[in-house]
Amino acid sequence: MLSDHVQQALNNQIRYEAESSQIYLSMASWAETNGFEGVAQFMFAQADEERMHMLKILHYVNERGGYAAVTALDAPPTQFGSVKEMFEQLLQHEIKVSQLINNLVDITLQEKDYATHNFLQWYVAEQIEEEATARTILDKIKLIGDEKSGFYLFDKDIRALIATAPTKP
Ligand code: OFO
Repeated sequence: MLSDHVQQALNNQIRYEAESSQIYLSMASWAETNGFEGVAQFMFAQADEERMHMLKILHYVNERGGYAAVTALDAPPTQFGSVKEMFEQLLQHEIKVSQLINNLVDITLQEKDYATHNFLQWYVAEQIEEEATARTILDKIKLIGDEKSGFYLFDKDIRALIATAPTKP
């Protein structure tokens, strides 16, 4: 059985993961309408992955005798300026999610909920992967600078990162 505190914290995380999915969906739509087909595919895959993160917690809460609440979400941004700015936002977002996961882990220790602590280790590892992927992509973008042909190749290359995307549960 989950304590009220842990259940509330997990429900908050369900919402953050759902908002992450919407943010990446919005980034995908922006990329698709700005001629970055590869980036769009990457972002659509990221959006699916965040939805899977959300569902995994939702099922966990319900399986442990709690109730996973599905709530309204904040609207994601719709304009991203450039591919570089978009990936900078993605990295900042993932850093924030890593902090949220750490806070959640902290709550499970305070509450002596070792099952949930164990469940969250998958998310701890996943955040390391997600931050690393975002940093790798930003490094590539910085190397390209403003070069148009470089962006053309980058857009093709990023598809390879979808295939090697972080592990599914
Ligand atoms: Fe759910 O890992 Fe990104 O946000």
